[in-house]
Amino acid sequence: MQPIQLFDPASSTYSYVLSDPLTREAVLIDPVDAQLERDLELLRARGLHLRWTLETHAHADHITSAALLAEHAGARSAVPAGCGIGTAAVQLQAGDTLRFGGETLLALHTPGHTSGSMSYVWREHVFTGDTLLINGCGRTDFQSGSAAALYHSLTHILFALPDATTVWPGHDYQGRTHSSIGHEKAHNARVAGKTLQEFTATMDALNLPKPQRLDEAVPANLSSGLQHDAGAASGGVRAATGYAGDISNSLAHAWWQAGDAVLVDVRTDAEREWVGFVPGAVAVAWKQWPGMAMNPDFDAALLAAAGGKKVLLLCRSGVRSVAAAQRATGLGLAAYNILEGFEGDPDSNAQRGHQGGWRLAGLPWRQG
Ligand SMILES: N[C@@H](CCC(=O)N[C@@H](CS)C(=O)NCC(=O)O)C(=O)O
Ligand SMILES: [Fe+2]
Repeated sequence: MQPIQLFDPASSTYSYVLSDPLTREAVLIDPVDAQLERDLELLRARGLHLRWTLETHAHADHITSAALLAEHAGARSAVPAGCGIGTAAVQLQAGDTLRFGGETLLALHTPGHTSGSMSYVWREHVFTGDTLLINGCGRTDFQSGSAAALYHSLTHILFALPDATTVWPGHDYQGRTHSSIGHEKAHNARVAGKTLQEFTATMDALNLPKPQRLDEAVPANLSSGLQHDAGAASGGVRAATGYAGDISNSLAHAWWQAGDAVLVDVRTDAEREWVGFVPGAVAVAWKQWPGMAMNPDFDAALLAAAGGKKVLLLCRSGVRSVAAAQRATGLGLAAYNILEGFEGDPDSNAQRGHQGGWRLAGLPWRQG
């Protein structure tokens, strides 16, 4: 069974779709934000259910679409634990496996290009990210790179795989698509037959120009591609003071559905009955009066509802949910305010160019 190889010309990045033919569950390795539409169309056309996005490392040259795919396709993101990508649903350790349908993928820790970099083995294929490239390897001159670590990853971890294993790299700048472990072990110009000293000397002498998008890409990739200043119109999380962030209703829905967060409706019973409610959301009312910030009933109910997960707070228009998010933060929770609430706020909608609240966004709700 072959992976589907996809190419982003601007960054010469390869992304890969792997799927289980029976359940049609799929994984997308190293997705690129600019290719979101193409990738969603491919999934739709092939009837694939995207279970996971998977990163080989925090990229320096392009931005991942992991957060966008969580929102648009309901995928959960899995990342190497050593990459500092705190927004991911799953932090993979060496030897961990990821399941999709009846298929299993194995995570190998292959540091060197970055200290957290991983390669992934699926059947007779290995997805090497920027650890092993065709007749090359990832650079080691920034992002916690280490030539000595890369030498070990190449010679002791990847070259220990069977020679017939197909190598699928994270980039190729010359149009080549894949190789094999046996071929790279024998012919890779940087590492084949080289000592550690020779390899390190080669890497030290590369003198590559820095990637054009380095300063923008790394911070964005550390939060799954969310641009913290891009606002919620793009479906992201906007940084806020006093709580974890402002979040669009569509992204909130995706996180909730993925099981990464609980949805808490802080409106009153009367509002839910009159206007409508979200089935499955937990009701913990936040009343706009001064004593609320120290109300033990609210605190206890919210902590019980959260169960240690992130909390996504929904009110009518996005005002009470800010106050509730600040209180939740004081209780030690990761709390997000869902912008525009259940009904939306006409003023802020006009200001921000938004569509309206949860009810108008096509997300699930019912009449009270
Ligand atoms: N020119 C590219 C950057 C190319 C680059 O540095 N690629 C990294 C991977 S993120 C690398 O390790 N390249 C190894 C090589 O070119 O030998 C850009 O500006 O984005
Ligand atoms: Fe890279």
